[in-house]
Amino acid sequence: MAMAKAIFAVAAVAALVVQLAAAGVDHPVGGNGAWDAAGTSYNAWSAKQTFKQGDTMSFKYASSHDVTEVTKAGYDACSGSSPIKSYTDGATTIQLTSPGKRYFICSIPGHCAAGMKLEVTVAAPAVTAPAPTKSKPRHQRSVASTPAPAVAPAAGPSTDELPAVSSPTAAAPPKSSGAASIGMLGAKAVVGLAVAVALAM
Ligand code: CU1
Repeated sequence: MAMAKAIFAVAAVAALVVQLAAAGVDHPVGGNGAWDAAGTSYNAWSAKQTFKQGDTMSFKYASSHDVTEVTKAGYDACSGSSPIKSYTDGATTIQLTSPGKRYFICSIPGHCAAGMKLEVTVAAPAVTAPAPTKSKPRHQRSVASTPAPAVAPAAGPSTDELPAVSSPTAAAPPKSSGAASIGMLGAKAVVGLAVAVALAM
């Protein structure tokens, strides 16, 4: 049983790694992907989403609807007469390949006006530096960061000064002798993930 659990955990971690390596996140429209005239405020939904370049957006809809990407003018006028692209397959995934605004409507007469309109803002990928702090603290001295903590008195490399109290956990000798430290870090991260997944089950 524990073995099966461990295997499952490793598989889950592998799946997670694959998922992380893949492109972005899918955003089902309205939260559940349903594209219809039932009164969903798609823009209220999209305003709460963070669309990043590389993400996708998915629409599921009956044949009585379509997904039509339009310009801002088409969006504002609820007009699908000059579409950028139109989809009618009932399950459409839009690739958000570049940053900027995208506009989608249903081009069936009356449906856009009934709420089947959606504006999304795609953010550029997060490669920028961390956001600068805008608010300055009142007392702004030249904060040279926090003072370095005093070196612990027992930080010496010598191990022969250790008290002879034998603790079952503290005395574990390092098992990795020759492994590259980066590889060890990666392995530790994966093991940590596996443990976390196993614990979560
Ligand atoms: Cu429609």
